[in-house]
Amino acid sequence: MTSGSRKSRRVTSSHWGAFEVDVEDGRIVATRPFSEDPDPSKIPDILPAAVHHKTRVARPSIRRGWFEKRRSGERGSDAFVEVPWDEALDIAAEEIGRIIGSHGNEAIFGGSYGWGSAGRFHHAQSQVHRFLNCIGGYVASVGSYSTGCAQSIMPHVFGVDFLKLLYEHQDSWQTIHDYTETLVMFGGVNPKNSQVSMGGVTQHETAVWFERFSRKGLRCVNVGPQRTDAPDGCEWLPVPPASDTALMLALAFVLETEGLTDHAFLARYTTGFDRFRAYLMGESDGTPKDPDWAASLCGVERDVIRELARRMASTRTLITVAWSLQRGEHGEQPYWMSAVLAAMIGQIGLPGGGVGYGYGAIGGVGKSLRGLRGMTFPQLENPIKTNIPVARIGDMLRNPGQVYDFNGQRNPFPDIRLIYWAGGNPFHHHQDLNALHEAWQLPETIIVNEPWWTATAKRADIVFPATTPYEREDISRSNLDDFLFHMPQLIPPVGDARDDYDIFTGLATRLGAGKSFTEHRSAAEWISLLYTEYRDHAADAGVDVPELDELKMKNWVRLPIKYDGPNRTFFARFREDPSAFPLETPSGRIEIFSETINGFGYDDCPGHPVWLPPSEWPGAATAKAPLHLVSPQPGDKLHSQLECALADAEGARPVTLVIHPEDAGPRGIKTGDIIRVFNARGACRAHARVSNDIRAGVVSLPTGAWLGDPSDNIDPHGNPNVLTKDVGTSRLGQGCSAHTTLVDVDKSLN
Ligand SMILES: Nc1nc2c(c(=O)[nH]1)N[C@H]1C(S)=C(S)[C@@H](COP(=O)(O)OP(=O)(O)OC[C@H]3O[C@@H](n4cnc5c(=O)[nH]c(N)nc54)[C@H](O)[C@@H]3O)O[C@H]1N2
Ligand SMILES: Nc1nc2c(c(=O)[nH]1)N[C@H]1C(S)=C(S)[C@@H](COP(=O)(O)OP(=O)(O)OC[C@H]3O[C@@H](n4cnc5c(=O)[nH]c(N)nc54)[C@H](O)[C@@H]3O)O[C@H]1N2
Ligand SMILES: [Mo]
Repeated sequence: MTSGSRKSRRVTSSHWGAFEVDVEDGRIVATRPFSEDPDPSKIPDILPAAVHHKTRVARPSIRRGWFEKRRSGERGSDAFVEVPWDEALDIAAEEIGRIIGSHGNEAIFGGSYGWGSAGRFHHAQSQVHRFLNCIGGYVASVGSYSTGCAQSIMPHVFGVDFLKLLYEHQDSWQTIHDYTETLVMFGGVNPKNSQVSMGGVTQHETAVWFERFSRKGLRCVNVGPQRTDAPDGCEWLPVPPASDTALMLALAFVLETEGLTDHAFLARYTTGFDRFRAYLMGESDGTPKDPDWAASLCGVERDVIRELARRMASTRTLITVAWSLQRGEHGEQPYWMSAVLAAMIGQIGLPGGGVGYGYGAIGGVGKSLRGLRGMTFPQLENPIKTNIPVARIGDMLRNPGQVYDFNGQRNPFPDIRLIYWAGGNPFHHHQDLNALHEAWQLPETIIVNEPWWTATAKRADIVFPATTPYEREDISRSNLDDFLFHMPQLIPPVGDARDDYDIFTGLATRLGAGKSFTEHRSAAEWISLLYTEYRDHAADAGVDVPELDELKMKNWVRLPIKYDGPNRTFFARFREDPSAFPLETPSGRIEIFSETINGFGYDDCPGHPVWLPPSEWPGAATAKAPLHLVSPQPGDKLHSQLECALADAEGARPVTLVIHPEDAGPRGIKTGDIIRVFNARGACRAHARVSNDIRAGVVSLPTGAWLGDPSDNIDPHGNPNVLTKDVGTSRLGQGCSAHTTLVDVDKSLN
């Protein structure tokens, strides 16, 4: 630590972990790894440049056409006028009041999906939702882009909230290390993604565990389109995207025909195997799901499928499924089918066996910690009960009043006149962004709180400049982490930025709801209150947490909340005594056939898992769109955050697309070339990297490049969401289908 007021070094935390920050004269000048992190992320390296970047929103800004004439239809191409804070808040409050007066609160969309920043009080979604609840409510969104489809399907199968299953009832890395002999990873387990976890992951462990697995001789098989989705040393079964269900069915077929199915397990713990079996054997549809059938879809030879099935039945096997598999049309199927396959193997509830979801998706999955309650800024009750599945925003804007299906319900889309967004970037996260851009022109008013001029801020009518976590005080704490941080304010607000809390206080006060929003507390008073409540809950749970003043002094502490037992899943209890500890499904058992889902009558998600080809995948490739595009998370940052600093580096943009030599060769594409990636929905530029680490017929372009301006008919930086398809996974899940995308690439730009 350097002394004096002009230089300091403190620790802070973020979604990508903790790091030290050097400040000089009110500017962040450098970051360094946190002492306790065995495998620190490099993401903080770009923070100093990003925080002080020229793309920060300096002052409240109002779009000229809206300011002068309340014109919509020009979002994204219009200029902005800077307006003093008081005037901008007056205008925004008046407009919100006008919309409520004319159309009611049901005309406000405040879903405001997005990761924002770590920090418990200044959590942007809590801030915006509380504000909107104080003024009569808003149309919300449910589920996530991450796991929306799984959140719909898995409760039908296992009778448990999917996030609870993930975070509280899956085997820890230690248990996998100690018990598992075969790890079959659909979609891999990706150390690049484990850098990140909601609210922070302090010790990055995934790569370290895989080194241990390899020393122990644990057989790890990565099933998916990219070798790089799993650490070095794993075997690779290169299957095309969306073909996993076919492979799982064939594995099930081998188990059943070779007498390897654990029928005792199925009889005691599951329901509906007979109905599924008729489909598996081809009795109900004339197509046996045998290895030859699957080989034609997933490209894995029948003998390899047989050997893997035998191995899975004869060793302690954990099947893991990446979240990416349910981010595509019919994403419900591989999730459900993986549960059925694990049930047939009969190891669910045994340590290191069965099935687990999202290992490697975020760094917190696989950590074995006791959760501690608290430290959430209360959002209060939303008087408006209308909501939409989060990824259906484009449909909602385009089709007010249209009735849509969602997990057994049928509801009309609301008629949205005003959108308020804080802490998310829909022009990063949504699919088919050219179509979203059109739909985004329809509401009367769009208000965004943002630190940076993102594509979403540029497409708003009113932009309020928000602080970043380094410009305000907060507490960082995640139930998936055993560290606790005081996040000191490191630098003064950049430009005229204000905290979301201050922005909403200003608006709420003008709308007559100041007292209910603030309860007369300053930010510091809220932090103290939330922290005290959290500390009290922790004490009730027998965990000693320091007083706030002590934490401020220490900057961070490690909490004594690690489990060391071998197995903490509710499946273990269920396995011991299924009648005393039934699952919360209608049958009390694992549902291989679901009467509930069958009763919905959805042809895109029938009563048991089935193979349903998506509309776009290698099996449906056309001459115009011959290649399947996967658009994974970027390894060098979190989504679109801090992109401005990365994009400044010479030659860094457009983003790099990975392509197989068999696809690159005939098109004359070499590593380093600038290429065009295109389909009927849009086009972007990309750098090419020719590699054998991807399956032929598949190309991979990570998300996160900032979308260009509407006048760019080819996105200059390489944003894959100008290409992706905006359609629900099915009427059941209505999740995002980003991975359902065919494209072509060429060198026409040269
Ligand atoms: N093609 C494709 N698309 C995808 C995916 C995919 O796999 N493929 N993945 C999807 C998934 S899983 C996700 S989770 C989404 C992620 O999508 P988002 O979560 O929307 O992406 P972020 O870039 O994290 O957006 C957060 C925004 O909040 C801003 N912000 C940060 N801190 C604050 C703050 O304190 N206050 C305010 N007001 N703003 C703040 C940041 O500057 C940033 O613009 O993307 C989805 N999109
Ligand atoms: N560094 C970094 N880490 C992150 C994030 C980030 O932005 N940056 N974002 C975080 C968030 S919000 C989330 S939700 C998680 C997402 O975690 P995941 O969903 O696990 O990650 P993705 O990177 O979207 O996809 C992983 C891989 O799945 C493969 N894949 C795609 N479709 C299929 C398929 O149909 N079958 C098979 N077998 N494989 C397929 C692709 O090759 C892809 O590289 O990552 C988190 N971690
Ligand atoms: Mo996500």
